[in-house]
Amino acid sequence: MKRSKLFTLVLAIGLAFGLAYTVSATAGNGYESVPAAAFVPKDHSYEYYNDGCRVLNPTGSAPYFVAPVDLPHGATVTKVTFYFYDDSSVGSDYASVWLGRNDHDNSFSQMADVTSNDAGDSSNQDDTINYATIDNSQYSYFLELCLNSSSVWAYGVVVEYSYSASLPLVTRNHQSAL
Ligand SMILES: [Ca+2]
Ligand SMILES: [Ca+2]
Repeated sequence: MKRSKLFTLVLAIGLAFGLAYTVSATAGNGYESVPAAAFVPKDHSYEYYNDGCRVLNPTGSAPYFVAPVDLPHGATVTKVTFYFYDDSSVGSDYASVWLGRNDHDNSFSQMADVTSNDAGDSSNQDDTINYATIDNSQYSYFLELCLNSSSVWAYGVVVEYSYSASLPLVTRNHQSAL
């Protein structure tokens, strides 16, 4: 190989590695998607229907459900979006969900909360987040769902987060094992 071609090859390889490094060092957004299937009733006596696409409360009483949320350590939660069905303007007919941090001392800290509107199949969001930085060395995270009526139901929740350039690639590409 001629010296000029060898130089070009070395330069191309160097640029490729440089580009790869630049891409991997970029900050960005990630998403943790929690389906209806993940929610379980708070008590074994609660009646519920859950086909994976939606969870509902057929009696309208004992309305609480919980689901785990698996977020990458060091990420910052930026938004919680709740997908629901609610077409009733009756005050007690609503669905709501909140994101909680389990403080591992039989207490929790509420990070975000979202309540349904009356728009049928719809979604609402909360982008003002408390305790937004995920610390899996000290805490664990979960959702609590309230289906206060048999005429509303939940489809799922998407938790959006941002990560910094210093967060390891293996962490920021994290996929839930739920
Ligand atoms: Ca409603
Ligand atoms: Ca909020």
